[in-house]
Amino acid sequence: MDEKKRIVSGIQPTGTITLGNYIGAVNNWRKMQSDFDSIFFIADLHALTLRREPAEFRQTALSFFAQYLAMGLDPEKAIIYFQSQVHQHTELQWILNCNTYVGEASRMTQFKDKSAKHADNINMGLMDYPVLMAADILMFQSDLVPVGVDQKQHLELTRDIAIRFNNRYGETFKVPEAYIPTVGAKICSLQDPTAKMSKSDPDPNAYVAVIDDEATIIRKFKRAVTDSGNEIVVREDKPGVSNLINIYAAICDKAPSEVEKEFAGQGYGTFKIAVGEAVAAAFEPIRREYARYIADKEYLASVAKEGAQKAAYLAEKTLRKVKKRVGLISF
Ligand code: AQP
Repeated sequence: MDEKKRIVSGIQPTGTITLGNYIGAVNNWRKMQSDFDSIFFIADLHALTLRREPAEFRQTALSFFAQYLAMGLDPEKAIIYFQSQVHQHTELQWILNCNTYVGEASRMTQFKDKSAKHADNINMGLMDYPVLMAADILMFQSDLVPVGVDQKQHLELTRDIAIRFNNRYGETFKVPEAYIPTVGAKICSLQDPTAKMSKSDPDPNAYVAVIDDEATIIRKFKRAVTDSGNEIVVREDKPGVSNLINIYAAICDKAPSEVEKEFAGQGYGTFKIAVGEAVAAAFEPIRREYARYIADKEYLASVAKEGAQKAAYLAEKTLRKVKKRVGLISF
C-alpha cells in the first residue's frame, strides 16, 4: 500500500487571518488534508520576531487556532497544534543554524523588507526566521509545503539546507517541494493591488479578514482600487481588476478566463459587488463556526494538546537521528 505524502504548513498569529492566507494557504490545506498526512501549526515562535504585547499575543494565537478549525481544518484528519508547544522546532533549528551561512540568511527578501520596516528592531530572530521554518518542515520529513508564492524563497533555502546536511552527514532529511496554487498564489491588497495582501496592514480596507461580517466585506470590495478603463480582464496594466478576478476565480473554483467571460461587458461597480458577495457567502459559515469554537476554550486546549503530542512524537524521530549524525552524545 502506498504511504500518504506528508504536508506541513503554518501561519504566524499576527493581525488577522486574511482572504490572502485563506486562498494562498488554508483553503488548500483543507482540500488536501484527506489525501495527505497533514500537519498544520500556529507559528507563534515565528511571530516573536516582531514585538508583541503578551496578553494580546496570547489571545490572537488562540483566535487563530479557532479560525483554523472554523475554516475546516479537521483534527480527525490532521495534526493541529501551537509551534511553541513542541520544543523540537527550536532544538533542530539550532543544529540547522550551524549548517546555514549568514550570507544566505541575510539575502532573504523578507529579512530585507522586515528590516527596513522595523529598523528599530532588527533582531537575530528576524534573520533566523527561515532557519526555524526549515526546522518546521524538515523535522517532519515533509514531502510538500503548501504556501503562497511569497514563501518560495524560504522554501528554496530549506531545500539547500537539507541537501547540504545530507551531503555532509549522510541521508537524513527528505528534500521537500513547495506546493504553490495556480490561482491565488499572491492575492494583493485591495488598496494597493501591486502589493501583497498582508494581515498586519495598518489599513483595514486593504484586506478582508475571514471573520469580517458580510456588510464589512462588501464595503471593502466596493472601495477596492481598480484601474482606468472598464474591461474586466487579467492584464499586467490592470492589477486591480486582475486581483479581483483572481479572488473571484479562487473562491468560486473557476478559471480566470471563465470569470472574464462571465462579466464581459459589465462595469467595475457591478463586478466589485459580485466579488464581495461571493467572498461574504464563502466566509459566512467560517464566521459562524468561529463563534462556536472560540467560546469553547476547553475543546481548543484538548485539540492543541493532542496535536502537540503527535507532532512531538514524529519530530523526535528525526531529531534523534540528527543528533546522532552530527555526533552529539547519547546514552
Ligand atoms: N496575499 C497572499 N496571497 C497568497 N498567499 C498568502 N499568504 C500570505 N499572504 C498571502 C500565505 O499565507 C501563509 C501564512 O503566511 P504568514 O504567516 O507569513 O502571513 P502573512 O499574511 O504573509 O504575514 P504578513 O502580512 O507578512 O504579516 P506579519 O509578518 O505581521 O505576519 C503563507 O503560506 C503565505 O504564503
